[in-house]
Amino acid sequence: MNLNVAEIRKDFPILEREIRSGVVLTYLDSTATSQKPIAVIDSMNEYYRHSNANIHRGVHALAEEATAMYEGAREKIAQFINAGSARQVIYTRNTTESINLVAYSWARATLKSGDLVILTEMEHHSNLVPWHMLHAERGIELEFIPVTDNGLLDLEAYRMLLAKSPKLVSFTHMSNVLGTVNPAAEMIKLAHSAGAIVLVDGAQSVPHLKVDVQTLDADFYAFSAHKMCGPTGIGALYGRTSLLESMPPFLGGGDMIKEVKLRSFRPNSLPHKFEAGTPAIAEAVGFGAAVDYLSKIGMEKIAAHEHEITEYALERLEEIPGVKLFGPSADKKGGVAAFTLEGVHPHDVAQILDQDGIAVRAGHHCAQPLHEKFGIPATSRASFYLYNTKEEVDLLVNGIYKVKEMFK
Ligand code: 7TS
Repeated sequence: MNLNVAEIRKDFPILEREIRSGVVLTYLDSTATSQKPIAVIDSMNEYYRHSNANIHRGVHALAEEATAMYEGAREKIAQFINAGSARQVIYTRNTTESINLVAYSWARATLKSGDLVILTEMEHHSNLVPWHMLHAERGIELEFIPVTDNGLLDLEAYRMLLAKSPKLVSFTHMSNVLGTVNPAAEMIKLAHSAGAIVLVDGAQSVPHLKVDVQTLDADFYAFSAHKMCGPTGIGALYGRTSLLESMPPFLGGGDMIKEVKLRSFRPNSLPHKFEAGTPAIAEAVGFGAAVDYLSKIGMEKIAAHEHEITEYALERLEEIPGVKLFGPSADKKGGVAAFTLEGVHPHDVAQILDQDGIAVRAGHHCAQPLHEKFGIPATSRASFYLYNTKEEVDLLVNGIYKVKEMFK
């Protein structure tokens, strides 16, 4: 059964928004952040109206209720990615903080000068800069799995790099520019045979694919709520229990301790060891509601719908003279279409589309090295989610023809 997109769109009030008089929003920027369904907005509203209190510290009714909601959401998120236990799901602010948690805690406790970390050329800056910082501070070495001309990782080159005995391999499960879905299970298996730990950037995969961290056998898996129908300000890091238990705390403060003396402390057990201070409680509730929302629809159905839209979009975009698409064919990628239009700057493309209420992104999309690899400073990028339709793809295509007219 296909998704009932017309019904789904009713769940997202913003999709009815007029960007200017008579111009309704065509939202094609879910890779940056997704829109939020009523169920998520209402869950947070209801939490503040009915249950707001600080967690883990009170015995009064509201404190217990808020704690149960916060921890209940963690259970839902754990189930959503098939984590063995909710203790393995650490709340963070976003994917960026999840990656930094691994870099500050695990990596700084483990890596020495000369130790090798393997990344890829298609990483978002959030999976590059923390390692640049560690290179500067510790002298760790960095190597990069090359991206081929058709936007795939060069797995032969990866095998060669693994012969150098890396300590960590970290890569994005799905590229936010090329859309490429990397063969994560295979890459993790190879890394493990080489004795490396694996961190997966799941910012773009968890929202769009069925992710099972146990089947993947990932050691760490990072993602953000705001890209999967949830609120901003909250994300998660999944980790293997033995690793999380052996890691030193990240931030120090309240809630992450068992006991504090004037000159010492004992860290709390998982997952609280990594959650210092009052967390984003309402956001956790919204995160849980987002997971409920996506689960109810079904990730397989969502992925199938996005595939259909992407296939159609690539086909239609390819027909436009002067449009150059980046990334592999639809069968190897998620719902992302990054392109250039000959003779027109990507920012001008986005700005002219915006006049018709069409929201696409232009720039390097926080993947500057990848754009450099392709010899371009920027692309325009349309991206698709469960609420997008083929009619919206048609509006995009018509919009691009309009841009061409204007720049003729
Ligand atoms: N990793 C990938 C693959 C991403 O696409 C993003 C955000 C991040 C990490 C960082 O996520 P955050 O929630 O911590 O910010 N990507 C984008 C994008 O493509 N346009 O805006 C944000």
